[in-house]
This record gives sequence, structure tokens and C-alpha cells, in this order.
Amino acid sequence: MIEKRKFYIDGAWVDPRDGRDHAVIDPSTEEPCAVISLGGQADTDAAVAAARAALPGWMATPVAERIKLLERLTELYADRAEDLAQAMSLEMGAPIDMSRSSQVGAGSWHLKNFLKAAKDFPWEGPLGPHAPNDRIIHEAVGVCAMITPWNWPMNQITLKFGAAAVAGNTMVLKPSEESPLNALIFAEIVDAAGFPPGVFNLVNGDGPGVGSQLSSHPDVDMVSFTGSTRAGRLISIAAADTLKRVHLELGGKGANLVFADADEKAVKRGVLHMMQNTGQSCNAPSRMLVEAPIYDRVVEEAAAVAAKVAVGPASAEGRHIGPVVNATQWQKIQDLIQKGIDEGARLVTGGTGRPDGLNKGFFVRPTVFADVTNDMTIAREEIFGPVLSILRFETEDEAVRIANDTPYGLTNYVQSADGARRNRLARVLRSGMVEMNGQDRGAGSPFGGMKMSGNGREGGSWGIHDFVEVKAVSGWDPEKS
Ligand code: TXE
Repeated sequence: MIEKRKFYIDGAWVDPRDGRDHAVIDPSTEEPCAVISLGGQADTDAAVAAARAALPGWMATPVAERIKLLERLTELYADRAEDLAQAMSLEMGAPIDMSRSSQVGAGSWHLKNFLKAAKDFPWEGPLGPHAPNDRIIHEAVGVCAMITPWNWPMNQITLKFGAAAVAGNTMVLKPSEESPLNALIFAEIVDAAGFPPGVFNLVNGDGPGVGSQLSSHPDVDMVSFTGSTRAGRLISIAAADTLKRVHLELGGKGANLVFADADEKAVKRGVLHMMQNTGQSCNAPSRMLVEAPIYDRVVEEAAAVAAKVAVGPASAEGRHIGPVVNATQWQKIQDLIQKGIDEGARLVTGGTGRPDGLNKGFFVRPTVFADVTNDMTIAREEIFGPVLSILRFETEDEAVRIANDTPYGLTNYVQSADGARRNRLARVLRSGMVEMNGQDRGAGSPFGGMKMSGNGREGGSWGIHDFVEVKAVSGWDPEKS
């Protein structure tokens, strides 16, 4: 049993002032695998005070030095890759090979993108050639609380840390209580990289405790949150009295528009993308919208692909999907699958219960529903499990109407050989991201949503923009530095 009760505050590992024990459960076995502490107000206050005290010095540190420290951290992150992969596999159930490649890999990708973006960022400069005495200065927002979830934990921590750090902010991280171990390793990496004490602090806690204490804290200038729309709303309410900046990256219900001229791998790609990380991704293409002439063939192919998706424990090597993170999520997914059946969707593979041979652990059967209509619960709610809904459309306009008929707006997908159609659709789909024909997002591409998927953008220079204030100065002397 791993015991990790300490918090990282002001450059030191300290005992909780107001802590209580919390067991971290291995979702592959349902057994406790670690004990951490959940902090209280005194711990939150200590971390915020350390971040506040470190702020003037860190803001005054030249950006080139901040970038150097991030470079060092990026190297050390690579050195600790295996520890991070094992931790995430144990605590949130990512199969170990996937944890090594995708979970850890996402973090190093973001860190490297920030290094490049920070070097090119317009930190300070004239308003324009017409106004030599006007200067625009981008400076830190201040003390930033970062509240992160368990599904892509290192991805989300690095997205916030990299941008906040290069921009001169100081930070208090509260990782998810479901997946604290990788975050504790990250704090060790920050420490080893030599960031000044107080620049980065970590307090473990739950949402109603440390999470809401940070959100309402008068000495916190910004909250950057990734998680459920439910918690995002509570954070916004808690933050309202202090009018702090609130950045939210929330749920999604992405549509994947598959036209008759889609490439031959489009359906397989869409199903596997849905199943990736056991369906626990905010940008999952969970509604597959299929053009009528190819509908029956696509349903058959999607069912066959999903039926072949292997499910197994996170510690097993190879290509399979792991369990979902916890009992609550497992039950939520079971209830939604049952709702799909009850509301009249056609179950073509999978269903409720555990896959054969897996009697313990939060394992879910890869499931596909056909004949889903957009008013059904499974088409409206974020399931966050390996469950795909297939809907039929007749015309492009109808596809757009269905795709946009959702409270969410994170990512939509298009599969079509027709470039003019793709470009047309990219303009009218209401989501922060539109990904087409399986093309990967470019380095530094902004990640974030519209509507109830949140606000703000993370990654690359866009991510840095979210962590800076824009200061307009007039009367600047261009002859002096
Ligand atoms: O998330 P929570 P849960 C969605 C997904 C999933 C559902 C529930 O649909 O099924 O959310 O997951 C902290 N003030 N996503 O309940 O509660 C919490 O401690 C401050 C989408 O596990 O949102 C943790 O650190 N903080 C998503 C973080 O919020 C609060 C990723 C996420 O937990 C808080 C995860 C509060 N009042 C779930 N309540 C995505 N966008 O990728 C909770 N937290």
C-alpha cells in the first residue's frame, strides 16, 4: 500500500494541517492501492499564502529564465515517464501501454509545445507603428488555482502548469482525489527542476473541500478547471463573489458526421476513438451521424469493430481498454445503457453488466446503439464510457441541425472526401474544435469548448493567452528599455 499523506507547499513536503485519510481505489481490482490526505481550509490557506508570497519574485524573473526551468522540467518529466505511467495505470485504470504512450505522451507534447510558444510569444511590444508611446505588456494573472480531473490527468496538469509557469503565475494544484499519485510525482519533478519555493504548490482534497475553498478564496486570482459541467457551475458560483477569472474545460457530446463518400477507415477510426481511454474523454465522438445510403453497412461495421475491442486489467500489456475509474462512473454508465434500451434504441453489441470473465473491477462492455434519435438520453448526456450512439441523417443540413442540437460544444468530427463540404461544415458546426478525416491536431492547436463545454483555450500560445493579463501603457519612452 502506497502512503502519500504530505502536501507540497512553499518548496517543501509538509504534513497536512487539517487532513483526513482517503483511500485511492485501483479500478482494475476494486481494492485500495494508496492512502492520501484530503486537506482542509488551513492547508488551502497555507498553499495560497505561499503562492502569493512567491508571486512578485516569479513575475520579476525574466521569461527566458522561466523557460529554462520549464526546459529542465520537461527533461525530468521524460526521466520519470515510467513512474508516471505506472501511477496513472494503477489509480485510474489506463492500460499500461496506453498509459506510457498516450497518457504520459500527451504531457510531454504539451510541455514541448509551451516551450516553443513561450519563445515566440509577444510578451511585450509597441501597440503598433502609429503609436510608439503605447506599449502592450502581457503579465501574469497572479495566483492561479488549478483543479484537475482523473481521466487524462497528466495531460490536464501539464496544459495548465506549462502556460501558467512561463507567464509568471504562481499556482496551487488540486488534482482529482481519484488520481492523486501522478500529480504527486509531478510535484517531485517541479521540485527537482528547481522552481523557486511557492511558485507551485499541491494540496490534495475533494471538490466540496479544497476545490471550493480555492474557488472562493479572496487571494486566488484565477481558477482553471477541467471536469464536469456540474462542478464547473459550482466553481463559477463559488468564484462569483471575488470576481476572479474562471477558465472551464467541461464535458462534451461530440458528433461524428459520416458521409457516403467517407474513406474506408472512417467507421473503424470513429469507433476506436470513442472506445479510447474507455470512453472517458471530453472530446469523444460519442454520436456517430451516418448518411442514409450507407447507414445499414456502417451499423454492421461499427458493431463488428466494437465487439472486437478487448477489455482487461490496466496492468496487462497490449492493446485493450481498461476499467472505468470508479463505482459511481460504472453505475452511471450501466444506468445510461439501460435507459438507451428502455427508450427504444437498438442495442447492436455490448450492453449492461461486465464483460465475460471479468467479475471484479469497473469493467464495461464496449457498446453500440443504432437507431438512436437525438432526443434520447444517450444522445443528450455525456456517458463517459465505451458507448457509441449511431443516428441516421438524410441531408447535410439535417446533420448540422442534429450535431448542433446539444448543450455542449467541444469537438465535432467530419468524414468526407469532399473538401468544399468539409470547409463548409467547419464553419457551421458549433464547437471549439472540428476534426476531419482523422487528421491529428497540429502542435500548439487550441483546445476548448463553446456553450456548456466551457470557455477559454488550452495549449500552445492560446493557452498562454488564458494565463496573462493584457496591460495597455501610454507615455512609454521607446528610447529607454
Ligand atoms: O467529475 P468532477 P466526476 C464529466 C464526465 C463524468 C462526470 C463526473 O461526464 O462522467 O464529469 O465525473 C473537482 N468545486 N467529466 O464526478 O466532480 C474534483 O475534486 C471545486 C468530464 O469525477 O467534476 C476533481 O478534482 N472542485 C471531464 C474535478 O473537480 C470540484 C473530466 C473533477 O471532478 C467540485 C472528468 C467543486 N464543487 C469528468 N466538485 C472532462 N472535461 O474531461 C468536484 N470538483
